Amino acid sequence: MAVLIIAPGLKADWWARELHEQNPAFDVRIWPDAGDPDDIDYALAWKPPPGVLASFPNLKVVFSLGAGVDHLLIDPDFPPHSRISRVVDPYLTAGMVEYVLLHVLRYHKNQPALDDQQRARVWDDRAHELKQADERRIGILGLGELGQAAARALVALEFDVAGWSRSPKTIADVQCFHGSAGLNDLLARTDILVCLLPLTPETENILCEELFARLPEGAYLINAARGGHLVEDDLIPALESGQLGQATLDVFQTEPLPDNHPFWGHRQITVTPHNASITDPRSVARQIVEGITAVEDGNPLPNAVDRKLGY
Ligand code: NDP
Ligand code: OXD
Repeated sequence: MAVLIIAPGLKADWWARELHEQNPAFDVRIWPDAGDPDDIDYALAWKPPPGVLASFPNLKVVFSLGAGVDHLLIDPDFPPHSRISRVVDPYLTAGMVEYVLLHVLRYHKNQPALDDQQRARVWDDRAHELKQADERRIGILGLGELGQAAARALVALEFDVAGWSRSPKTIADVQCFHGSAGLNDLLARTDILVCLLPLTPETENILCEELFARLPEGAYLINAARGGHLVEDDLIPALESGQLGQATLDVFQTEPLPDNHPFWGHRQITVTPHNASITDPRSVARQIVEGITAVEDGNPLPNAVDRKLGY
């Protein structure tokens, strides 16, 4: 039984060391030095080049090195017999909650305008609306591991929180909407929209001109999910017309964001380099070893992905 790490651009050596520390008996290999393809039972993968996973005929499980699995399912040759497990980790969740809180609070406290004032050496404490947290309506797209944790943290700060998911949910102090009818109701009551959806054919391009028009004028957008959720050409017109007030983007159609991309220099856009939250090998390698052990013992695969749903 061998475990292959296929993560070009990530610190594959670090993952190998962590796996080895958890279970020194594992035969861990780093792609492209896979050895005999028949040996490979498990893969740890992040953005593997399309077609590569198909070359391992005995691959039982692919462990995504992130919460999202769109980077795997985009591969038309993804082996049909392999299951997928994804990262669900308290540190990854905490990192995302911190990111959401940081940027929600930044908008709630009107910080972008204060930054402009500082650059212009203006001292003006009157130009800002007084809004309490319970008057600020936050809408979260996606009420999974990350969306629910963010919702709870925002509720703890007294924000007026609602969320949207595919299936109905009940979450204390969070107004829950679901399905396409529910989306309209969520958007109509949202001052700050946070996207924490998985990227699937149903959610691709969801953040578009038509959706922005359903938000109250001047709403803020925080997209920490995937670049494929946003129709990038629709964003600047929405900001410049005032339909959106500001946007914080951690993820982009093309990453790294190209040098000449208009988002870089736009004063209503905050760009972060897809680091809202980062998988920590020290914590996740242990879970992957436990997952492999579970499968080898005939137990259910933890954090299994439903390939039909795409998340
Ligand atoms: P989960 O799978 O736990 O949650 C997904 C949520 O989205 C669920 O509530 C699900 O609904 C909802 N959803 C899915 N499809 C639809 C749909 N068509 N309509 C309405 N709701 C839908 O995912 P996580 O919370 O763990 O992660 C979310 C995403 O965040 C990841 O897929 C990844 O892309 C991104 N991410 C980004 C990071 C970054 O650094 N920028 C870091 C980590 C993750 P239901 O509950 O009904 O199934
Ligand atoms: C993830 C990510 O999916 O970091 O975990 O984007």
